[in-house]
Amino acid sequence: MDCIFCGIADGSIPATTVFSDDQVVAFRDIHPVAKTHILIVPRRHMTSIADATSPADELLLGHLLFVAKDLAASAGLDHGYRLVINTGAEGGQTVGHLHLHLIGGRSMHWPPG
Ligand code: DGP
Repeated sequence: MDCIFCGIADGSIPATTVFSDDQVVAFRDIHPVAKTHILIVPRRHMTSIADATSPADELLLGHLLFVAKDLAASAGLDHGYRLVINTGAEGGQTVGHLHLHLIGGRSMHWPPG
């Protein structure tokens, strides 16, 4: 399958990796929108969160969130940060492999664009 984030997860596509374990890989976004902008992705290909169906998927989604909050703490984002999962065309998803954005280092606004 031709998937950029599968390539990053298996090491065949270079990225600035900040964390990895047997389930997930976290790396810096190529187009950062804030001082800290990290993507946390499952190693196993899932097109979007809409593909999560099983109890194992539920655990995996929890793990993504736990990794994100630990990375936020490591990055010193003590004043806050934003976690985003864009889903589908109207959600603004441009890469078809589930990913969680960790964005921090500046004030955020609401509603998002
Ligand atoms: P989204 O719009 O939620 O699908 O976000 C996709 C993000 O992925 C976007 O912020 C840019 C980032 N991205 C796309 N291609 C690459 C890549 O090859 N390497 C890295 N590090 N990030 C990428």
